[in-house]
Amino acid sequence: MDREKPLREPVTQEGSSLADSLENATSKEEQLKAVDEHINNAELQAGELDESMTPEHYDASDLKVLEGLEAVRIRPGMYIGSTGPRGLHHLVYEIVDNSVDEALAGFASHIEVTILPDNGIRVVDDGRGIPVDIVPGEGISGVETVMTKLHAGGKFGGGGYAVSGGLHGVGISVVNALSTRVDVEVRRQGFHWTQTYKDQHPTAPLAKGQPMADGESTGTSVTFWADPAIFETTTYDFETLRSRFQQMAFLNKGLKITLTDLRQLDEAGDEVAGDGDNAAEELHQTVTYQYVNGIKDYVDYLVKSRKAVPVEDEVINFDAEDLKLGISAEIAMQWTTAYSESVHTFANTISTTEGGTHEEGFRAALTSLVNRYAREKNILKDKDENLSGDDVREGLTAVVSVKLTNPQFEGQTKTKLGNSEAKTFVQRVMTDKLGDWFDAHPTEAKNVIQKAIEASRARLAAKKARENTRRKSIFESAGMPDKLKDCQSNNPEECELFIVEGDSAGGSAIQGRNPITQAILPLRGKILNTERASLDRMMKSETIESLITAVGGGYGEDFDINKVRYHKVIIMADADVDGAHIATLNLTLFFRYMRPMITAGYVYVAMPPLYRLKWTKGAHDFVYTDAERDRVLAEGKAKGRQLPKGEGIQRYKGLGEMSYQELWETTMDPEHRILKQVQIEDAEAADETFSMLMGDEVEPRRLFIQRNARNVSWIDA
Ligand code: 0RA
Repeated sequence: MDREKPLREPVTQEGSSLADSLENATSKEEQLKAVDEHINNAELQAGELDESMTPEHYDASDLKVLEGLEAVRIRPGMYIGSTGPRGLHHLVYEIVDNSVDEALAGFASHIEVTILPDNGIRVVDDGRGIPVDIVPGEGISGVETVMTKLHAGGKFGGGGYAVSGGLHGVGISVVNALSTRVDVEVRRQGFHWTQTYKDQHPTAPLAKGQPMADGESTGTSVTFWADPAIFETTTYDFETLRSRFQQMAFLNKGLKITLTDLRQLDEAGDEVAGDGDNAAEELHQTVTYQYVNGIKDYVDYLVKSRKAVPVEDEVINFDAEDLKLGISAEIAMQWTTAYSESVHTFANTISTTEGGTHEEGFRAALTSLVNRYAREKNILKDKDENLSGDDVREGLTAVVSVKLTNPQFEGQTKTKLGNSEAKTFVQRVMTDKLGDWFDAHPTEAKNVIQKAIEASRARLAAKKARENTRRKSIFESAGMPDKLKDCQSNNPEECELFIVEGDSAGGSAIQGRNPITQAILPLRGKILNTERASLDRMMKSETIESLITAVGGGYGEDFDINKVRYHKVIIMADADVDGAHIATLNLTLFFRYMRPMITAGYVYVAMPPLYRLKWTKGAHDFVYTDAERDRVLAEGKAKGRQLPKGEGIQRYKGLGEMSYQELWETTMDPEHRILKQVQIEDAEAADETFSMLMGDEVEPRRLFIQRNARNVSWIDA
């Protein structure tokens, strides 16, 4: 939960020379090289020992398994990003990506994913099946090669580019490396073939079983159980998987994906890993996704779920492919009367939340095309200023999906596309095809441009209003808002800004803080709902202006992360429904207008404690969830500790109830506090959640907040 603590050290094997060379490797490239060399050495040794299917073969292959997969167990983060919930879910995507590649190659049409009652995961597809014959030069079956060799996928040749490819495209062997057990079943060449892996080792060679039934399709089934010694948790989140598979179905036109959850549910509807089988059938959730129009359906879905009103009925969409460059692009877009933009970009179906070259190409082409067209048609007059990118994209919902042979992922979270050819390609495709569309739809084009012109007017008016306030505040403390109690340090890296709900909590925070590095900005009540407000109205809100001024990087297109004054902005609100709403409103502001703050990992939510356990002897305990309260109580009682009768458990209703010492100790002190780092797990999910939370319907919002008040879903715990 606490992102400030280092990740738990992975399980390491003693005296491993690989571990040593990894320790000495300074860059990721060097680490990968060390792993590769190590594997090659191991293969050489194993090859000398044996190359036939004798019993000893299994010893030799065991050695190889240990050497190759051990590298993954030593540094899981290098292969799957983390050993937290994200990394855990990544295992599922790794398997599914293989099935998706099989679908993209034209062989599979349906992928079924099942969460088993004990948090095992089964992925079944109707593709060709993993090859079962002995692989020349390997001396083991195709199945075993895929299961035990890193990056084995390519060894089967066959050309064509695998384009789904997970975060690192590392393959099934990584899932085996990080699981206690894997069961593989292949339907191929007329038979069922099975093999089980326990702690990475095959229990026997691939076994040929029953013949396939008449009409039974070929395919692969992989079932795995993630290793609890590696992962912080092995409990899957249905919603995380569901939204990713829906997204994959949108991004792979025609592909059918089914997700079923066989775990028992408690009354609140939360997952409980159960081992009984008395879960009522209706509690099992199953969803199936298939979209014949791909990302065109995606845009339609995004617009509807935001309850936005389209400016024109038609979703504009087009695609193009350049086989020589090895790149394809699909673009779908629709303008709505909403104020915010919602542009989602993907590279090889991975959500590029940090943007990158494809997004740059899209934006550049869109802005210059609209300006050029508006001038050509004399809608924009000579004396008028050019429309800015923000103006042009106001209310735009768009999906840009590129697929390319050799994607370069960069940025803080490796979700920024770096390939320069993607920029020129998307720019060219947009200019050509959207230009054609404008020419063919002059009335619609005019409406779109008219809307951008209105946005531009509002922007210029807001700028003027802002300049007026600026001029006034130049004479006041370097232009900083009155409310801000700034910190003394000028080094943004160590500076923290607490955004605090209410004046009384703000007072305690000011008294309790470390004034060297901690600044406090108390905000009165709820900030304006930025989902619903136009940019100019938003900038007239004093609260929002003070927040943006305090952060210091500007907003919107002009936002500059290098000017930001704090590398931690901590939203501190009560641990209740109202507090969650306030936190969400603040997050909306960051999400819409200062998004790089989130992608850079600068935005946090403070977790104030829920209870204080006032033991009769010794230090009091602060606990942050009901479950933790029960656990700490049980542990304390087991040790013979006692609570005073009556008021032994103090429940905090709000930050205002705490003394400034308590607030410091529990929620602000870097040594003890719990912060949740806000991450854009998936820009679409966040966008949807914001829209749902800010939309007109009260009930879904109320339910969501109740369920997630202490577990906000776009925050990776
Ligand atoms: C290697 C080669 C071929 C298919 C696959 C792997 C494959 C892997 C997975 C993983 C899950 N489902 C899968 N389906 C296929 C090509 C086989 C051929 O050429 O027939």
